[in-house]
Amino acid sequence: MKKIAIIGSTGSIGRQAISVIQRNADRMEVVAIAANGGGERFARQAEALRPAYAALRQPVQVEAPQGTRFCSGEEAFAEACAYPEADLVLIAVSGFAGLKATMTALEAGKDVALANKESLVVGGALIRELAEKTGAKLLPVDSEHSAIWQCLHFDRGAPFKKILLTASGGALRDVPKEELEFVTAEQALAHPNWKMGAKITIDCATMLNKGFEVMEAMQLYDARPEQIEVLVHRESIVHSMVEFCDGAVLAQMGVPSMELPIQLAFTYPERLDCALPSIDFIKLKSLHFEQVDKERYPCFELALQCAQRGGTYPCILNAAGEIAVTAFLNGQIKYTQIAEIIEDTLGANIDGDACSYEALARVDGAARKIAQAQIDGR
Ligand code: MN3
Repeated sequence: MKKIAIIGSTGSIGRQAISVIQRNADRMEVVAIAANGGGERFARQAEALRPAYAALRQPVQVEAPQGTRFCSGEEAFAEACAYPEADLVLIAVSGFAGLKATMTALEAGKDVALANKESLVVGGALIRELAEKTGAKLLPVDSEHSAIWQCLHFDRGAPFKKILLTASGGALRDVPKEELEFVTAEQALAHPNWKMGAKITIDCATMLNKGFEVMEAMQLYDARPEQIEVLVHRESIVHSMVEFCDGAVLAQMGVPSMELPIQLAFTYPERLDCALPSIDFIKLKSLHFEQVDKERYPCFELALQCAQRGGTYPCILNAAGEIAVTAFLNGQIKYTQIAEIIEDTLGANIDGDACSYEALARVDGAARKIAQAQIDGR
């Protein structure tokens, strides 16, 4: 039995992970769940799964079922991330908040199935150092990075020439550029291929998400930025590809589903039934690949610059992005202002370094303040 702790159980990835575990109940079980805020969904999960431990970060009380120990607060949340009985910890928290959770799990020597890409974007060097020190494994859950991992035969250290990272282009890929200024949150949230949380769906529309994924791939596969090529691939059938030194290219394909990469992080190298339909290639007929349109996706360009510059730039990028996307979702700024807020925040002088969690948290806080001040000033 593989014992799994799910951090961020009420989010989109957390819920799909629970579905994977319930489908494979003879091989894996949930020993701990944790989420930020409580609510009915968390209580229902505790009732259905009966984990040994359940924790909420917010200091709220939840009626826990018999046999489940419930605690709340920062320390209780950290206890779930390092839960002693867990063989594997899934970090499915969204945003900067995931960094601390990932570090806590790795410090405890836990193998981490990583769905929080921000951990690697913001604190890549710290995360890799910690994993190396404790011998804990980092297992990719992001579909593109799982695809690369599969093409490398589950060996993150295997040699390759180039990574071909695919992108759907997001919900606004066909909206004329001059109309982007006027799109609503509802339009930007209507992703053509994937059902995900709100923040990441907007990040897909701006392709900030793909910029994050370039940095995630750099960290996971020790790749230089110039070794990663991003292709817009509308069908989301090829989840990414790897080119090897002899010119051979391996692609991982499948119908779009996060359950496959989640399940694989739990069972690799073994593959189990994932209750997914087969690709119908006859019906599909063709697959398309295009260059990224730089004018349509300024956030992507900003992210690539941050990938090159390193240091605290990715942290500032992420913080400004979180604030700007929240403001867009709340109707405070226009869609096209997301990139402007990020660019202006990157241009501000924010002191600091990326050498510790505390240092990064200070940079994150400062960047959020600057981004928020710009939004309030508009
Ligand atoms: Mn992805």
